[in-house]
Amino acid sequence: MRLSRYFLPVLKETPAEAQIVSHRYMLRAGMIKQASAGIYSWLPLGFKVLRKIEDIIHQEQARAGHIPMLMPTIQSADLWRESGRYDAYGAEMLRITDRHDRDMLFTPTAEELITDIFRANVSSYKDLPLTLYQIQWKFRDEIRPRFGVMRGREFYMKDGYNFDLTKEDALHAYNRHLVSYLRTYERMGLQAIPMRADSGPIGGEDTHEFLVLAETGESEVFYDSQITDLKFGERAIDFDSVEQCQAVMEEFTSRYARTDETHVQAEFEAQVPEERRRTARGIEVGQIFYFGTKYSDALNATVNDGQGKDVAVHMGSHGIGVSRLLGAIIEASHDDKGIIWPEGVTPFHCGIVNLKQGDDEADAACDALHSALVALGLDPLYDDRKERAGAKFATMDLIGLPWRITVGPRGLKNGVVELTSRRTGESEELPPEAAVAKIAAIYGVTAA
Ligand code: 5CA
Repeated sequence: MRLSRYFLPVLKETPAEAQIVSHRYMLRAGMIKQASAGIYSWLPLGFKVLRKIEDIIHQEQARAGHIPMLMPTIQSADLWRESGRYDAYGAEMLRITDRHDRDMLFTPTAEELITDIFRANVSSYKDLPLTLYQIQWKFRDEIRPRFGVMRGREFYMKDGYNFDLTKEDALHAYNRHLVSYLRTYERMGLQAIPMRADSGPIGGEDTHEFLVLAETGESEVFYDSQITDLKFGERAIDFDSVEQCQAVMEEFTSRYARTDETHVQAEFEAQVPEERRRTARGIEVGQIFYFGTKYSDALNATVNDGQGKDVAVHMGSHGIGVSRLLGAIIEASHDDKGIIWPEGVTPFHCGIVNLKQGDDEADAACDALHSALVALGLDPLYDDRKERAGAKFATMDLIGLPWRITVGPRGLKNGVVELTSRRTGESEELPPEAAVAKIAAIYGVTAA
């Protein structure tokens, strides 16, 4: 993509309403624009990152055997009356009346709707286990939307729902999600720590939240410092294996880690030696629940158990804050010049900066680099504007592409361009083909 033809409305001034760094950078880098309180338009750069995050989630859900689908954002109130949550949900639910005076609502979550789909179509234990999920917009009329996409009113969420015959099977689904989420967040360059949490309006017995440590986080968290040494990494997991999922789950959840809602100081002190006790703040980027037959009882979602009995299915739900993740990633990865995208979610794989736009040789070298990268299936952003070098560097630093190739007449005389890491600031000079090969290797594509 040539920057001269792209839509990247970068702001010079820091918007006064933005209190935290991720919100400031998302506005300044032209990723989002507020439409009304807690509701945002996703401009091209922000939309690109949102899609990258979505892609990772879909890939990891597929690996775990979960099935994607899509449900509407507007639902009838009837199902929510049936479950008893229409009144219980309170002022956070946006209630709408249609022209026939029917009560509708904008979905804050979808346990009812998915359970209705299930009960209409599944009646035998033979169709279980089943996990369906979607990535869809949600609305919660938060009393204090703030920090940009971090606490929006409209926000993008992955929500998944498992249906199982027995409690043990449903607990396996719970563990499977926990394990799958570990890898999902790591691929986004995040360490998200599973912490025992409170189930709130979703309800249920078992629940973990995933928290990314950050000073600007809304939750206070208490944990054993050993937890931050754990890495899921590249291990191969058989998601059907109860033992394998259980083992990983225990590795990542046996040490003390709680949000303020479930924290008990006496237990913390009894379980964790003083030098390993940490108190910090965290951003909740996901939550998983096991709630048994709460919704299947209420909505009468039963299956034949194979022994002549109809039994309510055991369920859980699992959420990832997709739009919030952009904020969380930026909070975890930035410096005073701007964002530093992890390679897994970067909107463009690298930037190309032409130091002397209009110089035949520099223009030709940039065009060649751009074409070579595109031919490899990579997505570079070429700053081909007639701007000062300083302004071009400032834009690249702000939007945070992890790699930058700088091309100028002086280097080209010696047959080299400069490759710079956004994270370390380190540069090396190398021939253009070698720069392309290096970027290709970083992103795991093979040079032809
Ligand atoms: N039905 C369950 C699981 S699908 C559910 O709704 N869980 S939740 O309430 O925990 O939401 C899932 C995730 O959505 C949260 O962990 C959080 O990361 C994100 N989220 C929740 N509220 C907001 C909000 N107002 N703005 C941005 N993200 C949010």
